[in-house]
Amino acid sequence: MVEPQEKSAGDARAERYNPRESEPFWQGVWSERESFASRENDTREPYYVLEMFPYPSGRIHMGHVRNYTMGDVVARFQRAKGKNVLHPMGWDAFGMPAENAAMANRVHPREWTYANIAAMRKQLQSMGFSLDWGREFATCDEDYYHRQQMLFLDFLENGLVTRKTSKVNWDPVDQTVLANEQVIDGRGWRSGALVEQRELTQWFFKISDFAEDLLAGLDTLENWPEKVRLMQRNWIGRSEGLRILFEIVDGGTVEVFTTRPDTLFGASFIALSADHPLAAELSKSDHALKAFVAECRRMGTAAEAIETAEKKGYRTPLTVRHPVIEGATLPVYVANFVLMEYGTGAIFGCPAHDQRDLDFANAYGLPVFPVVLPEGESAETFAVTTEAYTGPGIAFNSGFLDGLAIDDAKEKIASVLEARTIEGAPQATRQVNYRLRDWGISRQRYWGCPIPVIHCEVCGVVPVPKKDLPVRLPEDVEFDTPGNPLDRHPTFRNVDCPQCGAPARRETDTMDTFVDSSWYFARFTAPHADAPTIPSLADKWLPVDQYIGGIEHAILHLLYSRFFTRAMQKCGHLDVAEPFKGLFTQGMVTHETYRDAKGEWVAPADVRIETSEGVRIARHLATGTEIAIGSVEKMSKSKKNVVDPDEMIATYGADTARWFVLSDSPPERDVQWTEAGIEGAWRFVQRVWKLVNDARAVIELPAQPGGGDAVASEMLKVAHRATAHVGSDIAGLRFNRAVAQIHEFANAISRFINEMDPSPAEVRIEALRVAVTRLVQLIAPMMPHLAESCWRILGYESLVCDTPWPEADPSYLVDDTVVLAVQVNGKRRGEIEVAKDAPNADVEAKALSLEAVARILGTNPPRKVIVVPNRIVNVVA
Ligand code: ANZ
Ligand code: ZN
Repeated sequence: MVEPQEKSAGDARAERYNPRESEPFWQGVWSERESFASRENDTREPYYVLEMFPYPSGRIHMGHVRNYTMGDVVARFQRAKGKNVLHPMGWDAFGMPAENAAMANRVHPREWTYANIAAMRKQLQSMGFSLDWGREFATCDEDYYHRQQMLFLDFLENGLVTRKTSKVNWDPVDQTVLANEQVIDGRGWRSGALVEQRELTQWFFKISDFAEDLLAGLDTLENWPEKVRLMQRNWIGRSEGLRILFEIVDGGTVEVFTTRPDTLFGASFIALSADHPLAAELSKSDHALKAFVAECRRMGTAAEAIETAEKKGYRTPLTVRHPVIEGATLPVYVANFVLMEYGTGAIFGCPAHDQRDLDFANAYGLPVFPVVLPEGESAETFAVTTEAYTGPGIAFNSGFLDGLAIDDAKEKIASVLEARTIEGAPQATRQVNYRLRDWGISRQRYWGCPIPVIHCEVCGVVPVPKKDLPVRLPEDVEFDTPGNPLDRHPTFRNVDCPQCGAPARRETDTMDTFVDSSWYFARFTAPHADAPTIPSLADKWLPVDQYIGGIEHAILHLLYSRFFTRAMQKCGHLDVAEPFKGLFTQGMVTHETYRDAKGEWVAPADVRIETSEGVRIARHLATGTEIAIGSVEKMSKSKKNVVDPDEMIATYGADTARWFVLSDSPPERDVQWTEAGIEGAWRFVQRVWKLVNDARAVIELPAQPGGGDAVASEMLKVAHRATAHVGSDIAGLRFNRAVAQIHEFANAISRFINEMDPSPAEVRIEALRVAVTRLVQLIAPMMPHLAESCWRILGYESLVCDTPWPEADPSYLVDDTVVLAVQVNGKRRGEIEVAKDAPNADVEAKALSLEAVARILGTNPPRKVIVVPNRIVNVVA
């Protein structure tokens, strides 16, 4: 490991650059000058850059370093480009880990959270990010959740909130509702108790009212990764389908929802959800069915669990008539893969063309009738056995649908069934269906934003009057008994009804923490306002120009934020529909993994790597025993392959860490953290420092007068080109390419200095001054501390962070030479490269010297040569 210098950087011209001195110094200067505070009365064009705010777990990790460094480069660059930049930071601070810590360590969630915030704020500040700390808040600040409660009441008033009963996973030991991810093999993740399904009345945001709009809005988000838009599209899951009534042989009907009515002739069964009213009705007198229904409920509500679980069913005594096959009937099952929340909670199964249906049919000995014929197959031999055919094709074995393509068959069957009636109702109705469900926000938890309503036996649900807000979380709570401490808190829970004064019960559920992160970006535009936002300011800054964060938030967080923005628009808090104009999802930081002989993970800090004959060997730092080098994986505590940002900053400084996370791979890809990589970045920091110091020494030499000089203008050309390229690479978020450009630029300056003679001409000194000044400006968004120190070395008294981005002179960007086509008698014979605007005589001579031209002319001189400058040469033979 390279040991960074000891020498002080207080001495501005130290041999070695000392980040340990310089970084805190510049951070102090920026903070004192409030360099990164955004002001409202600023008339420059606003630019809002935001990184997904962190959960205050206690320490930042390399993922944060990468994410926030990218955002910071954008922020500093846009500032230099003359924008009024908003670049805030806060904390997504409610949630379970604080409560778990409270249970484990008897520390209050508030204390735990704010201590973590303090520690992480210090870490972030040591990275030198250009954040407007004056706007900082945590979502657990009373000031913030107060405004969130105001929003809730507004949503309630505007019909955007409802109460419904819904099924939840209930852990009977921990007395708590579990998220689907917290149910592992049917048991609670903490208690290990068998999870029950319970009906609870819960609060929902009516996100499904916006399904169509949320879908349509995706088309306007051109600066989002296509992958994320697709994920959102699939999550919203619009499908055009048909509801079809089937007549039950013994009377009554059952309605199914299908998106493939073209396969109706291939139906071989009907399946009901375990929660279907008909299943409930039948199970009253059928104990085996009752037991099966209970088993289905235990499986939980997670869609993934339902997808992967073995397909199971229960044959009811019912049969239905096939709607279009005279005399045919279908058996009715209750099946574990049919959800009550989707469609009608009942399906018809067509095993040949749906894999779930096929698995089910094979398990229960039901027939498989292929009805869609793939191209190139013959109707006589085409069969489906274990793999359903879901591709395109032509309807066959399908009566009046035969010969139609899928879409035409869908249309035909729909219009036929629509025209028929069963018990007075049309047999089929077309229906657009969305997979998107309303958003259940109730959590039976302490550490969240209290839902501001009161339940009164007389008046029903009564919103807490706005003047009584905030509904504060009580301090005096205990976590030694399972369950929600709010629920057993006497003065929190028992209140008088604000409407009639009778004794009533306060809502003790708190909001899903996704609510907190669904509008924080709007709050940053007016973090101290009494109302949730100041609409004029929200509209000034929003949408966020560039949002940066992890792909793990591609669906829920972004969708909820898009919903919230629309809901806030409806309630008059702002007037934009989309919160994030540009979205960038960065890759992860990875590292090699190491395991000792016992198979235990070993942290990189405890490993020494040796290379012997080109083979890398890992040894335990303390014991020297050999350790197996494993695969490269996302840094994670469980595999111990983490590198602590604090340690890196202490050893190499923030700029080196920043430079490294930007340099090695395209930002959307993973970057592998290696010792060699970080050392390379460290060497580059020192190189820049030396280069700038060397340059200053040259600039201070007595200059000799002198005129134009090709070497000097070549240096200027390189400098202007680097300016243009680095600028466009940063604007396009191609940070690794910007880094590569800067490396080349630095090399060119080094060469220029090395070739300088002891008493250089004035033009060369001037070229060097321009070049090295630009170099410092170009590195400034990425290595801001180093840049400020270098800026001083060059004698500037301002701060480089306040200095406008340099312009690239376009005349340096065009090529100096042009390629001209050479024609003889109108026929192209070759091309020549000449200096731009070269004299015609030179161009003519070069054209005639072309071998192909000389051959045609032979010994005769050309009759005429026409030179169209910078375009073409015509030789008339
Ligand atoms: C018959 C059929 C035949 C189906 C076939 C598919 C293929 P998407 O397109 O994702 O919206 N389905 C309907 N309601 C369901 C429920 N509550 N639980 C589980 N599955 C349900 O999915 C619609 C399809 O999913 C529907 O079309 C239905 O199966 C099933 F060759 O109907 B299909
Ligand atoms: Zn009342």
